[in-house]
Amino acid sequence: MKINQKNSALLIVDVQNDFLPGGALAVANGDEIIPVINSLQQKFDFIVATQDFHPENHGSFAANHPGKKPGEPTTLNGLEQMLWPVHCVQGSFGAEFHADLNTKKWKETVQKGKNPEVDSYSGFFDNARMEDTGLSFFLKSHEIQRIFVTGLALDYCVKFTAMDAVSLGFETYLVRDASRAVNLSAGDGEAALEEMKQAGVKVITSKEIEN
Ligand code: VGL
Ligand code: ZN
Repeated sequence: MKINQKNSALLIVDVQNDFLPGGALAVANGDEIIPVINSLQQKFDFIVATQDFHPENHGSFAANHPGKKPGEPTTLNGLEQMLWPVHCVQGSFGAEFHADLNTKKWKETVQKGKNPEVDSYSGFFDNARMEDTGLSFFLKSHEIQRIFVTGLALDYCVKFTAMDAVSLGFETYLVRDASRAVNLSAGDGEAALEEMKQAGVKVITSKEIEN
């Protein structure tokens, strides 16, 4: 498919050190997507990234719930919450984008997960859908109608971002070779792809995108 540069955006979700091999919440083979995303970036004029950016006291960290371990579910202010290892703490190396990821063409970086009371998987809204990051307004004010979603992790932040994009009326594509799942449970990645397809997300590979 040919990209209409006037109304299409590449969205790069959370390609940060903590989600890559060696990081606090590493996604297996997550580093394999970096060259794929870098070459995709050559095919887009309009590129936006998200950055998971938590304070140390964030309620999604198991360490902030005495007696609980990462991977255990809990509730946080009435919402279901998976507990995670401490990750992407503001100002830490783990929160930085991977050094090999080209950031030069980015129009905007949207930070999320800053409120300790609520997690924020999607680049558009927090998990309670109370706070809007401004990403939708930013894209719409630049006449973006189509979004190509890439990044980490397929079964969490990528899925939530793509689902919100559809619900906001964007024509939404998930570039599957530019994403990897964390797979807390076996098959989570495949289930996420299925859920996205059901919601109207078009699943494609980077090779299908021409410039
Ligand atoms: C993510 C879990 C916790 C992600 C962020 O980027 O997918 N997952 N915070
Ligand atoms: Zn997080």
